[in-house]
Amino acid sequence: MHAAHVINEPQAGLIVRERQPVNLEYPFDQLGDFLTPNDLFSVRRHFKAPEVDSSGYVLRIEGAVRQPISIRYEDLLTMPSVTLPQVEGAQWQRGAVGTAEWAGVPLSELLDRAGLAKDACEIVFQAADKGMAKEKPLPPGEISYARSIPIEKAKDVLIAYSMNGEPIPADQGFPLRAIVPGHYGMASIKWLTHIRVVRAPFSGYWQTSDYAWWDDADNNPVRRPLDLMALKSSIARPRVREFVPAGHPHPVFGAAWDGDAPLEQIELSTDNGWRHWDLDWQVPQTTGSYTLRVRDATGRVQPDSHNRSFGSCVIHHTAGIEVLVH
Ligand SMILES: Nc1nc2c(c(=O)[nH]1)N[C@H]1C(S)=C(S)[C@@H](COP(=O)(O)O)O[C@H]1N2
Ligand SMILES: [Mo]
Repeated sequence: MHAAHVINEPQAGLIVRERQPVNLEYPFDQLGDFLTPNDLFSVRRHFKAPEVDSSGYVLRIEGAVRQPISIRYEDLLTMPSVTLPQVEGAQWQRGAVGTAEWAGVPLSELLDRAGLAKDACEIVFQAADKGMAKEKPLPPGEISYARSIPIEKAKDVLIAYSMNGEPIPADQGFPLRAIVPGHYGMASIKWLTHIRVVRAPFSGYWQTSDYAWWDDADNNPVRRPLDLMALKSSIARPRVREFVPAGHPHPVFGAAWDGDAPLEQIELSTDNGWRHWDLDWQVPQTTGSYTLRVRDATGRVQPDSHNRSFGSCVIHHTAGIEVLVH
């Protein structure tokens, strides 16, 4: 039906962060509508995208369940579906982020069919892509992309087959992708083939070596998987080192989000905590360099510097945009 189309050349407009495998960043200064268009959506992967075809594609639900089941892609499309907007990913510079409208089958629907065992503890998602890992300690051979979530998070998860009203593009995980709202992008497994229910916490490569952080357990550093996104706001315009005319009002805008938005914000809209915002900045008469910073101030506040326990992830401090008033 929908044959997978694997992109070899980066699309125009996206910023190339790595060529092999292709990793592309959204140009954050293009921030416009609430939803990010599919052709401008960032592409993050660790291995070459798998060549997948939807005919014959099956999703397996197995492990600590009463009845392991296999569901064909075509049959999943006929199940009751839901749609949700979702924010994801924060890496590289400001553009490893986007929002899309995802539609698919709630994970809870599939787990109900298989029947969870009483001692089920986590859900492991496993994907079709494979390769050699890069961060130490290195596993001995090729591994696939796989990651777990606690059983309590399962109720929020969507097994998506559509992105902004179209089948999910090849780079974004065609034909099936887990969408884990509020978590960093690494949790939303693309090219999903297996959902495995396990009885003990899973400590696979993608939540120990990579995408993990150092927590403190009574003065002992312990490794924990990254999960919820930290509060963050980011300036889209003006751009870094953009010239802005002195003495005039100037529009400043961007977006802000959080993995676990407080209830009163959810009442205001259904956008899962992502906010577009703007300000008319009265640019001073004095020319020179100024640094603009934004932060969310609803109770909790973003830090001014990076917490090194998170390595190169969870970059949510108030990074400034330097502009030149002339
Ligand atoms: N199968 C698979 N799923 C994956 C990845 C991957 O390498 N393989 N990368 C993850 C990471 S680290 C991120 S940030 C998001 C990026 O999603 P995007 O490419 O749609 O922006 O996908 C996640 N899902
Ligand atoms: Mo990522």
